Amino acid sequence: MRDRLIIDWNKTQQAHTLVDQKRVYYLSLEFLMGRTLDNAMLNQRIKDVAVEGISELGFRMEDLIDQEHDAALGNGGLGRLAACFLDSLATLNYPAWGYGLRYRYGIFKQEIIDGYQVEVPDYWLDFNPWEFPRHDITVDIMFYGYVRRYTEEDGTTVNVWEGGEVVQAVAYDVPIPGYDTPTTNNLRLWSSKPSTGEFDFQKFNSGDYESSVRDQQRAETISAVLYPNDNIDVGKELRLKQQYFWVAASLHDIVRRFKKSHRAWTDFPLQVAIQLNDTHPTLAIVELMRILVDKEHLDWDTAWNIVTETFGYTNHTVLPEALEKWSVPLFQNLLPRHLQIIYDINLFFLQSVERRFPKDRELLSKVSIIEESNPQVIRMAYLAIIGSKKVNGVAELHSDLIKTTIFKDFIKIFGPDKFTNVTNGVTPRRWLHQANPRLSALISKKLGSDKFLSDLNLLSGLEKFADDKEFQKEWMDVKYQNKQRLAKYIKDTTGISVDPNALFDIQVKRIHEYKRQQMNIFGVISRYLSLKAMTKEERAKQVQRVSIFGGKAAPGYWMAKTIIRLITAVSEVVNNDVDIGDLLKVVFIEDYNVSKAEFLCPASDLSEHISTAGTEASGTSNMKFVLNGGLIIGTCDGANIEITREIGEERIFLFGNLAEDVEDLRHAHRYGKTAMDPALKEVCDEIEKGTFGEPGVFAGLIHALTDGGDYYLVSDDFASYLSTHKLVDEAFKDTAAWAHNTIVAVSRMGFFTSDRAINEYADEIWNVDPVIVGK
Ligand code: CR1
Repeated sequence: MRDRLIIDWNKTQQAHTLVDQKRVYYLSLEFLMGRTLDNAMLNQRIKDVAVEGISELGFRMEDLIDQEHDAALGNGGLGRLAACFLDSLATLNYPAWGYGLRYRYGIFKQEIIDGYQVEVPDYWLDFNPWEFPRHDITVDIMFYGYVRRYTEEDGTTVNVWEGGEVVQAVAYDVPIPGYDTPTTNNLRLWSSKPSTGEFDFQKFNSGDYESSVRDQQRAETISAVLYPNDNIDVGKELRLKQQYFWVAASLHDIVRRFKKSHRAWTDFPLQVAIQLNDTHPTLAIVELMRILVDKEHLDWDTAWNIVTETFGYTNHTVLPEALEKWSVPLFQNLLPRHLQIIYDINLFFLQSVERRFPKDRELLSKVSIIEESNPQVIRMAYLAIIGSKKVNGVAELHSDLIKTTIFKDFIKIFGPDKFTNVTNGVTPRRWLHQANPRLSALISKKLGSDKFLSDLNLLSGLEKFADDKEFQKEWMDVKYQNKQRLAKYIKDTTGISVDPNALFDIQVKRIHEYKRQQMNIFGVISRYLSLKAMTKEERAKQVQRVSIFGGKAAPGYWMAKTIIRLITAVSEVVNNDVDIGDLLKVVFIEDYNVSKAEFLCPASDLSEHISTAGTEASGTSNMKFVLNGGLIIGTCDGANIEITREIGEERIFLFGNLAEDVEDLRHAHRYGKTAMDPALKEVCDEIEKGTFGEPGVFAGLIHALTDGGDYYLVSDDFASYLSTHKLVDEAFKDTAAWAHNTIVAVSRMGFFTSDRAINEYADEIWNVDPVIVGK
């Protein structure tokens, strides 16, 4: 497979060089690729042949596929989105490159020991046939040092950044095959090493062995490890080093490629579109200014026009704790010349604002890139907005929210047209065809072709079969088999027996208070208490549930870790309660990752997307679960809203307060005007009684609801959450209606393919065209 990929990769690169048209560069600190083998076989459409060949040799393809380690260079939705986008870019034949970091350690592996999360390093490079080291492609990257400024004879001022520490970036290329096309794009990941070779021989020879080794280690540290935080900014110097290292190497590469065509610099934006995946690569704006002004000696205004025509910025969150800010003193020390450039960008920007809004000093301080705190900080999102042509959010509600909340002052300055929306999507190749071969085959059979895999709107052809009894049976049969497969996995890995006839209720995603896994587990406790209070006769009428959780907590996020502990504690009690039996089971799946998502998504009846309204920018697993024939329970948040619009509100279990009410509700909590929901109070009392073990362990969770001000509004949404779960139970009893609804829902999911999202970026933001690569 590797050889096949590389042949197509070569053809593609040659074709792209030959046509020499605009390329798009997707800069992302995270690419959550998962496994490659199965995807490569499917995209190249040779899996059937391969399965046959492998079985003739006496092996099973599933076993072979299972040998592969996930490439887990990301935390959650943001990194997986980048991976889906690469798949669509190649499938749609866009000349595109991904640029990222080759972390030696991806996201940690999660083990659950005595009910607690324990982090284990993820060393994934011991066997990785999918990368190609390019020792011929290296870039020297400088840090620290100072700026020497002098005036030339003709009076121009020149800034030279020098005297710093130099590290070398080495390229590693990963081929990205499109589906049913020879186009195979490149994902280039940079790895760091000392620039002077293995050792500083001077030091080594002079006997200073330790310090020469230390230098080497310091260089290698840069690309050593992925920061394991999802939606949280930590502000550590090493992270800033990673960002600059990766951005500078990537830009050097992009500029080198552009220069080969000998075009004028003003053509740069006609040849290059660079998309910033969140603010992590914002330094690219500053670095391109430095290249154009300091190295290529363009005047400031010409350079700034080029820059602001080149970049696009995607915002992925409104959570204040996730908005990147860098301390000025830290930044100044590491990147002195870049700080000067940022000051100049800010000065010219504020001057232009001042001209248009004279005497509005408040506006100036509100939109300044520099926040006047102690110490001063650089607001990276503001820099990204000012330096980009377009700014987009990732779902309609989110794109509206950024315009009315965190970035509202910029609408005043730039007008509304700079801000746009591109709703996220997922690739149906991995998230339907690969993850759910049974469903994919059934759909192909019914539609008479597998064209829906590259034109997802064709799923609409299924709708007319939604009431066909025979089809419903086949449909539910696929779901049952997928649930059986999951049940077996649960039995094998946790020892817990679950009945595949039960309603499988799944919430898998990073553990975060805003995503409200705590509300889910409180709901499970409430269900448990109700079941306990019932007579045998009443119990016999209840729908069986399996509540499945999975997800990693950031190692330093104590609340998230406590939520995991509560889930495992509840599962120990509930699963062993003979009164309850199969009526309720609680499972925590260890080490949730892309490969596990691939067999969890097809096995859900219901999945949970229950963030506090206005906090989840989009969500993408909501799309995957519906596409695989499950229904969802969710809040009016992120892409849930657009999913509702597409599939119809009778097919989604929406509940809870709206984003527009959140501020008032929080205010009411702060001023002590809300009593806790009575059902939630019962749950808290039960925890405090010690039913789930030492209550002190969970005190933080309870405190957050009470004195903590219930920032995520668990109490406000709890009653409607529970009553909506009752509706789910009722709906699940009517199998024919359930089958009908899931078929109709799938038939209307065409909009959520990442192919649609990528075409929108290409048309509205990048202005790039596909290139057909010959067979
Ligand atoms: C959002 O939380 C969204 C992904 C991809 C995440 C999630 O709702 O689906 O981005 N944001 O757009 C994020 O990681 C740093 O911000």
